[in-house]
Amino acid sequence: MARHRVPRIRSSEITPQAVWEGRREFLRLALGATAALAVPVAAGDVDATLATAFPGLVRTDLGAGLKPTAREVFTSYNNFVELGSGKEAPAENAHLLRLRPWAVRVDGECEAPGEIGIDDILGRFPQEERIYRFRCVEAWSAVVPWVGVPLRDFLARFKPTSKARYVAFQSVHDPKNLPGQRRPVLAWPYVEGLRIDEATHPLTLLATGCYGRPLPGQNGAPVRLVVPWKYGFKSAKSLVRISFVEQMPQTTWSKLQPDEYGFYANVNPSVDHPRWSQKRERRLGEGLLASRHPTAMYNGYETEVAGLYAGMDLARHY
Ligand SMILES: Nc1nc2c(c(=O)[nH]1)N[C@H]1C(S)=C(S)[C@@H](COP(=O)(O)O)O[C@H]1N2
Ligand SMILES: [Mo]
Repeated sequence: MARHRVPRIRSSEITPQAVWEGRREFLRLALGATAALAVPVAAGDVDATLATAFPGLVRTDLGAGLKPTAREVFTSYNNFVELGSGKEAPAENAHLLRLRPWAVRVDGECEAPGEIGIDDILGRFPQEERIYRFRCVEAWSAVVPWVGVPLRDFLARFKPTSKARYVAFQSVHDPKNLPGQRRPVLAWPYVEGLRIDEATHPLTLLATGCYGRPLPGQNGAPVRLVVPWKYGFKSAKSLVRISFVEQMPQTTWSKLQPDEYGFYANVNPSVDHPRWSQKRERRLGEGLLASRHPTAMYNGYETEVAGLYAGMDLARHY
């Protein structure tokens, strides 16, 4: 395991090369050549990277009171089956994701379908930082400072029609390079979906980064969905296609186990998973022996999103 830790945090993977070279040059001048060789990626680098990886980053006070999970923890314990099963495989195999060129195709019930390159997503939409709680259906959780674009601002550019009642999301499909996709663990590619009012809710984020840096591969680079009031599996990673559709789209996990993973997957402590309770959660970074935290309705976003589900039987539409 220790063998994998060193390459995993190679600075060249998380900082544009030119920036890193510039900083190393600065450190060399400031500290002297011998000292600089031993300088690891310092904590203070996060701020330096913030200014450079996302120029013009809009800081919001969303989640300002939350204490983020340590970056090293959130980026080394992942679910990303395309990169392998188990929590450590995604970080170990992240280099197998080919991040450029990368484009997202937007199609279906809209007036202006098209394809947009990742660099245009980064360059043409103001990127915001927002701190959200993140809750996996497996009953672990984290607090993450994401960077991204409100999905509704992104979707508006493609002019959805009144027939667009749902939005379907598709992740990368590249079995030649992604080891998990060479086995039928899941039906590939990974697909997810939201109702149009969920997709255009102001909290729904098209994330391009976390912790002030571009998303690491294991967390869904270069662009993923983040729906903070739903179980983590709704937040599809490494998106290549977004489609406006009229009918409720199929989703990977509900195809596999419809009675365990529904379409809505709203975080709800009073609806247990058939095989475990959802009342409490383990916060990543606190250790296996730490006491579990109570899980909040809609993951703590009840005020913002409860209206989306008014009148629905939440035990049936799980
Ligand atoms: N394409 C794809 N997206 C995915 C997954 C996956 O395996 N493949 N796993 C999901 C699950 S179960 C969770 S909990 C989150 C994990 O995101 P994280 O690794 O950034 O914490 O990603 C979700 N998105
Ligand atoms: Mo999950």
